[in-house]
Amino acid sequence: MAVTRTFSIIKPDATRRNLTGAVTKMLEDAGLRVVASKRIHMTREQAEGFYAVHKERPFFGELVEFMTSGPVVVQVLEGENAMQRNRDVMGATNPADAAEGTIRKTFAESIEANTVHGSDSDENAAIEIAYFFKPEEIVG
Ligand code: RTP
Ligand code: MG
Repeated sequence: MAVTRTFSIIKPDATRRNLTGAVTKMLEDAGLRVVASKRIHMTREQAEGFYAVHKERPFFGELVEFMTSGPVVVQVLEGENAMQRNRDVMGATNPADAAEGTIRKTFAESIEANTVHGSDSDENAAIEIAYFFKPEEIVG
C-alpha cells in the first residue's frame, strides 16, 4: 500500500486540557508519523477559509468560534494510506458514536469539541496541507 500524507488538527478542547502529547501518541501508535507540526492560534479569516465547505451548515458560526477559541496544533501525518488510517483512529465525528480505542471516544467532549480534525480525502488532504504549510516545513 502507498505511503501518503494527510492533514490533522489537534483542536482547542485538546490544547486547553494539555492533551497534545497524548493525542499525538495515539496517532503514532496507529502507524502515522508527524512530518510537520506547529502550534498556532487561527484567525477568524483562517478558520472561515478552512471550513468554507461548511459555510451553509447551521453550525458554521459556532464551529469558527470554537476553532478560534484557543491554540491548535496543525500537523502533516505520513503513513500507509494515511488519510483513512487517521480517520480510523479519530473515530466518528460525534464521540457518542465513536468506537472504543479511538481518539474521539477517549478524549472528545462533544460533537463540536471533538479533539481532532482529519482530512476526508487525499484530494482535500493536499489542499489542507497547502493551506497551513510551505513545502520546506514538511520533513519526511
Ligand atoms: P473534521 O472535519 O473536524 O475532521 O470532522 P468530521 O469530518 O468528522 O466532521 P464534519 O462533518 O466535517 O464537521 C466538521 C466539524 O464541525 C463540527 N460539527 N459540529 N454541532 C454540530 O452538529 C456539528 N457537526 C459537526 C465538528 O467539530 C466537526 O468535526
Ligand atoms: Mg470533515
